[in-house]
Amino acid sequence: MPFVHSFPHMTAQEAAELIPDGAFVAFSGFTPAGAAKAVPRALSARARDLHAQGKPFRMRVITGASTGEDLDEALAQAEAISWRTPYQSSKTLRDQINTQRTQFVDMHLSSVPQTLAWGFFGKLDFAVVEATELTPDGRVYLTTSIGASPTFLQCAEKVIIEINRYHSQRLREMHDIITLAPPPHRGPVPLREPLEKVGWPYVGVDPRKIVAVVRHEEPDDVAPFDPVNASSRAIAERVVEFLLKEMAAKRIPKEFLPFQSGVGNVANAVLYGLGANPEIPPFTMYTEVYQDACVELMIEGRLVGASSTALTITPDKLQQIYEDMDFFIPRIVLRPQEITNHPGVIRRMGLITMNTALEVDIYGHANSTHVMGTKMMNGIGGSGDFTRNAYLSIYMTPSVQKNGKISSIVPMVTHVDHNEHSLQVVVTEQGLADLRGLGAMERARCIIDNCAHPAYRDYLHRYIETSPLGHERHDLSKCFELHRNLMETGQMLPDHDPKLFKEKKEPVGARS
Ligand code: 0RQ
Repeated sequence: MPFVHSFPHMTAQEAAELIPDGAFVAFSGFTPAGAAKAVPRALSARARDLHAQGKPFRMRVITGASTGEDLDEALAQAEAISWRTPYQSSKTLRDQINTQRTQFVDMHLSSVPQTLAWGFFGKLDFAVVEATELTPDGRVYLTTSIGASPTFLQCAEKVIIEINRYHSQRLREMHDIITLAPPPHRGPVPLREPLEKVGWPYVGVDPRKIVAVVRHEEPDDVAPFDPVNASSRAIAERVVEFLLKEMAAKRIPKEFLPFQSGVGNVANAVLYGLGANPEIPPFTMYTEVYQDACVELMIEGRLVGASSTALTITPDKLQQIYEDMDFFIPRIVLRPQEITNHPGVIRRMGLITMNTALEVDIYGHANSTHVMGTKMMNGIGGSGDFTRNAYLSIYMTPSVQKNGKISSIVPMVTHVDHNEHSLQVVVTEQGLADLRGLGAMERARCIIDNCAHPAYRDYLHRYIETSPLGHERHDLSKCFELHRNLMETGQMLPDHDPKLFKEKKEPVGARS
């Protein structure tokens, strides 16, 4: 007879009152997909009330990755987050991080579960996890993301479950959940291809830890993509052209290799580009985020299977999946982020990874996180897990930002997330630099000639030619001259001509 337990059902407000000031709280969610909603919203209201009475209320917050508006944005607006890891994309929270009001630990997403489980962040007081169902013996069936929720449920002293009736109960048929034993007892992750399943459709939790169950019904707060612009479309075309050449040269096998794709508009445009080109064979993905473009590509038979940790799709597209679960379930697997982003699995599967940078330097170091080396944008997310372990690592960025006042190709990046030892290919709308096998100065010329905007090429060539000799030529008195100009005058080049940088918008979902 299994152990059964009756759970305390309560409102989100009542559940929020269980969480005291100073608590360390984990929330489910990897992007807005599967993010806890009702309890964080109630916590924001509670924080405001307490602050109005002159009482403190701030939490240390951990999630799988970014979240929805009800979580990071609402809690940050209520000044309720003192410490945050591992990734965020909220405007208000970003401001608080960049003004030292919130401490932020920016880390590789694959390492989050073990760092928490081994106690490096301290004792986890609460886990607030969205589920489709909780059984009396403690089986938690998660929703549209797995993220780090299995570890949160294992580690938390107390658990609050949000049952969200909006989601399909059949999501569990996509789930494949395992957690890793600590070394020296950790075995290999036995996955060889994206759709293989080796785990369970639920997470087991000690029912005695469950202090509240809250019921609600609402969709994930996933925003639609911006219209595809000319720059994203050109980047997509260059990536597709390059992959076809690689296939012709037999450096990519004829059955192709699985893709990982970062999130965002450029990544979405590239996925459409891959899908639209009939010379690219039907492909699979092993990635963190299954996004809008994947739904159409799957229906068209271009994307034949995808492993992810989150279904980050807009409500319309999610409904499309829920209405045809018999079609989608055999084609999608959702896993914990420590498996999705596992370095060993990524290397074994031979992934083609495509991520985005804020700036890339002439030797191939990439900055994905810190604007001007100081202001946090979102975090490294999973980009480092994938880039370092890829079969083919591709970095994409528009060559310029802010109507050309900023070049994304610079002499030296102001912060390094991914280094020259891991980046193999850099792409902008101007062209593609294949850095494999090139020496340092060959890399610099290849990046400048192919990726920099023509308006910046002379400056960058002059920079390397006038810098002291070395394996990598740098002039430490000048390597940040473009950034200094930007800070002092609002543009990187003194003779900036805006007419050179006009770009026209194209309709949403435009295909290359
Ligand atoms: O400013 O918002 O004022 O317009 O930065 O720039 O080009 O729209 O960037 O949305 O494609 O994101 C790297 C942040 C790119 C993202 C990054 C300004 C620019 C604009 C945003 P505005 P874009 P995107 C899987 C993989 C790390 C995590 C990751 C990211 C704003 O891709 O967070 O890859 N990556 N995870 O004008 C000054 C520069 C700039 C600049 C851009 N060089 N200097 N400002 N901007 N470049 C997903 C997960 O891990 C969950």
